[in-house]
Amino acid sequence: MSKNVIVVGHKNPDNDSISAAVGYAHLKNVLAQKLDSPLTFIPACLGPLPPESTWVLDAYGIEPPRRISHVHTRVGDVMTADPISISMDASMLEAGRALRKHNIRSLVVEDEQGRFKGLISTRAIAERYITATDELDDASPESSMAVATSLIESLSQKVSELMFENVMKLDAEDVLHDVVDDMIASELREAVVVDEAGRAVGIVTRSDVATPPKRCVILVDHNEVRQAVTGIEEAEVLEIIDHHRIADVSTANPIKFINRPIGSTATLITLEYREAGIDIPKGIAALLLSAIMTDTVILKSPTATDVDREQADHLARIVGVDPTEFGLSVFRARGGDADMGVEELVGADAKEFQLDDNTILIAQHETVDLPVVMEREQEIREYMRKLAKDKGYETVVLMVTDILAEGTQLLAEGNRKIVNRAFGIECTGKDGTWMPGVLSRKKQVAAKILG
Ligand SMILES: [Mn+2]
Repeated sequence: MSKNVIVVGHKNPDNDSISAAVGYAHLKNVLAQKLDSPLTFIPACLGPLPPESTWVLDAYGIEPPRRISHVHTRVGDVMTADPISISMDASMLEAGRALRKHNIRSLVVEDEQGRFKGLISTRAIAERYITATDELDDASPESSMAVATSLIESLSQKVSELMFENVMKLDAEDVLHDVVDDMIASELREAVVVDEAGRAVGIVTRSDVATPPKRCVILVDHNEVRQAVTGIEEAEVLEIIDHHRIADVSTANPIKFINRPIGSTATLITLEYREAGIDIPKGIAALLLSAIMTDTVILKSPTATDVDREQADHLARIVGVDPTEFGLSVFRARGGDADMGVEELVGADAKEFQLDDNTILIAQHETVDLPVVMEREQEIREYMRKLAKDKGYETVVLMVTDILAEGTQLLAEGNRKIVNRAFGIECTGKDGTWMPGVLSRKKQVAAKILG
């Protein structure tokens, strides 16, 4: 039987989390097929796709990852699927034969449209038998004959007369631990899983829920519980591939855990393909390349390494594009500098920093079209002042980072002295200050202001 493994990135997914999940799931599926492994790897995501991911997926006809909300064990993970069914008009004799033939303890009873109506179980038959013996007043031949007659009659009784109708109904997507207590408390040992059309698609018994299997996951682009899929503590983590600090996901067994201080998880996935000697399909190569480009800001971020550059070149050859040109198209696909809401433009990537008793907000907006952003300066500054006032920030800094020109237009509202002192510049309330070579908030802006 095939078993699914979820390959998933962090919450609020960025393009790297999406691409790494899709790219790695593909590689794992190719390898599983080669090895005749029963595992199927399902790429998943924990939020809406970033526009640039949608753009690449569409352009190369790749199926987007499946959106999931948790990895708790579900009813569908433990049920016995495709239960044996019998029609309401069938006789108890037929029911008994079916139970014997399939060596099972219960049958689902359905109407003509195939909708679930009740359960016939060995227990129902036993109860009918015991009821018949109630008629046994004494051991006289007459009395015994009455019982025998009653039992013979029972064989031609309709299933619908004896079935249990008060059966607990579940949905395959129900979280198992939410329904366990009700199942244990219910009269029957079985619950029936029905689909939207009311058809029985599975049976769950009490023994199925006693030791439920864990969902299996592979984490990409994170190794922190806080950023991971809900229910992670209940799941089995099979692998982690990441390029962030080592955090707090822990496992019961030794696992494959790849972590390197490089520019993107997509780079690591590319290396995995090459190490396994598996060809990277063009679409997957484009997807991985797009993620290297967004995570490293077209290889210009200080986090970009030679490893990222080499792998980007390798992928670009497969796709048949120039890496920088391709990177720019990816950033343009993010788009919307002219009509993006100002809350998003300033707030989508904003981090708070503590300087003594003051909180400073440093926001960053990456663009391939600086003039378009700066046309909105007034509106942007107004919003920055509002943020400072509403949230009590001492200073609000916005880095409008021009990826092409490799520099940042720095805007500051609130107490500008802090910024001026840190950089030896003269920030005013107009135009901002062009800072060539400044791309990294953490290394080049926050460190200076806080240092
Ligand atoms: Mn990443």
